[in-house]
Amino acid sequence: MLIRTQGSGFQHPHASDITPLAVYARRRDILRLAGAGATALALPAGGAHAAAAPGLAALAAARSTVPGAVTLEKPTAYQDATSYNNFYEFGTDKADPARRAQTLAPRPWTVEVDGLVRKPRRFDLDELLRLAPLEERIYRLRCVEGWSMVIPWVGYSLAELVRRVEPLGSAKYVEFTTLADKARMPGLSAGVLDWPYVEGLRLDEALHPLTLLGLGMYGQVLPNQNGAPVRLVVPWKYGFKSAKSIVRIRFVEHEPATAWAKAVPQEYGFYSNVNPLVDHPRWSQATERRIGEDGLFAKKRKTLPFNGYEAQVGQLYAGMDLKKYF
Ligand SMILES: Nc1nc2c(c(=O)[nH]1)N[C@H]1C(S)=C(S)[C@@H](COP(=O)(O)O)O[C@H]1N2
Ligand SMILES: [Mo]
Repeated sequence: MLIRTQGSGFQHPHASDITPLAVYARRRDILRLAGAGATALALPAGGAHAAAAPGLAALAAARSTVPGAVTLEKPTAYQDATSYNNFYEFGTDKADPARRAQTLAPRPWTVEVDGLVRKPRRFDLDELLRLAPLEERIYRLRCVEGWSMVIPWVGYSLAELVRRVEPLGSAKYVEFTTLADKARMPGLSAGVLDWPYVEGLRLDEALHPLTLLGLGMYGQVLPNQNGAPVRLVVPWKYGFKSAKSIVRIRFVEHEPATAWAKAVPQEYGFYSNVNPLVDHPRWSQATERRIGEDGLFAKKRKTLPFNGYEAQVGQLYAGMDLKKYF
């Protein structure tokens, strides 16, 4: 995304500031050999998610039967999915969240669900974990910066939670607010965004079965850097719509002012559906690089409309001008 520099507008770390992935992978191997020694090399080789982290609680989940919820593409290595992150509350470098998010403290945790609903309620984490059967969903995640991953998430449709609070007829949008606690999040003191990080969906988008309330990944609870203990995952939208570490879900009448759209309205729209035909003002969105395919000769992949989920979600936008509503 982009960084505000003292009074001088915006700057994006996308092109040249990001450590090239090849260098990144090499550095990681060196660190692994130097530091962890035999332990890291002795990770189990079998099992569904062999390289998940020791110490994180397992979350049993059945494969989702929601149409489109399980891509057959190869999941990104756990190590990559947990060390190359955007979570600006912990810093803007891709390696910052993995290094600094240990202070997040994802338990105890509550999510306030309120606004235009008949039954406003505060859910604690254990209630959320028991609210509906946990499913495993393997989604592509496409960042607006031009890279993508394939992640096996654990959670259930956000619709499960929505129907329990009974939205009123006047509720047209859902606003997601994430934790903003200076004591736990060193990135908040940098004025990158107007904290807290806020995201939003139209109510019908929030109710679409593919919209996931994420509680885990790779068969375990979420690592802090991936948005513990509860996050959104909206697979047909750019990654920044998938808000991490949510503390409040509010039903509202009007389109919420989201953090990125507030910061740079001409670059980050409310809808942010993955769209290879609508370039970001400063770069093309036609292709992407899959994290892990980082060799010198790795081919870029073509970005698909709605990130490949058009068959499932295209109808939500029938008749809309997607260049205007980017
Ligand atoms: N609270 C919060 N949520 C966030 C972000 C953030 O900076 N803060 N970054 C977003 C962006 S830009 C992306 S690409 C995804 C990355 O999710 P991952 O690190 O689990 O792959 O999280 C999104 N959710
Ligand atoms: Mo992103």
